[in-house]
Amino acid sequence: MIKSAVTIALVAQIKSGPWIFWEDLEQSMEKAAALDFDGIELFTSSADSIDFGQLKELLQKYKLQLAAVGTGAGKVIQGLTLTDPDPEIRKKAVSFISEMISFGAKFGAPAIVGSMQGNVLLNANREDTLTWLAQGLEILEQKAKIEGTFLIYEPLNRYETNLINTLGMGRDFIEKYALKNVKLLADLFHMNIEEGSIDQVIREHGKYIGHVHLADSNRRPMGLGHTDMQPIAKAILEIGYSGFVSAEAFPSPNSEAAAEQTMQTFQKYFR
Ligand code: LER
Ligand code: MN
Repeated sequence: MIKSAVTIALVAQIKSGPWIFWEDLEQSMEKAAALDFDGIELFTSSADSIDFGQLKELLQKYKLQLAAVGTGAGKVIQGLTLTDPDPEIRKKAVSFISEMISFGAKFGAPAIVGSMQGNVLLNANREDTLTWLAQGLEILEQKAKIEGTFLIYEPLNRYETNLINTLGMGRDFIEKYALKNVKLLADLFHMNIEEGSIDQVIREHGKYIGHVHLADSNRRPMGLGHTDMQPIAKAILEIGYSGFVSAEAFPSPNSEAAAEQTMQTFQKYFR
């Protein structure tokens, strides 16, 4: 069965991002639980910024699962990416994500590599950069395997990365480097910019998709833009997807209303 989730960001430096909740952890979880979400997706500053025992207790108290953990803070706060030309920075990026994998795995949740993939920079070439990305992902997918989970890799739109923008490019990359423990994230906002037919692409990449980010064309909660969700939901159901559909959208008009709008959409298409 497809599961619902909302994002909660607890990173002071990135408050204005596409996250449904971004303030207090417990209050956010209480609101998510009141709307009957199955899980939460967490963005934290680092793997040790939340106490394990506290999170465990809160997840139990509100009967929520940890859907996934985001790793973007490694870039935003520390300037790390898996494709920095400086090998020391790449090493730090791998170790940052590695710790996030361990943290998430304690709760059965995979980690997401999104903005930590970086870009081909002016002082590097594309081939080297993609090799560095593959080398980083190889280490991290193994780490995830040891921890009993998988790694999520997220193609981003062209304004955020010049590496891999579509699910097709993501699939080719995974196949080329035999990254068997890496699944793709289908972020409907990025896909709205980069893909031709979103539903067709979802059907074509069914077995590669391990996580879905739910947002409308304008990155507001689904239903508040012009994405046609009906055929997309149909495709997600058709591929037999059983992971999380997690709202990564702006808290627009506010967190509570965005969460409610998301749950209405979720119920309409997936329940
Ligand atoms: C991360 O999941 C993502 O989609 C990025 O666009 C966040 O900035
Ligand atoms: Mn995303």
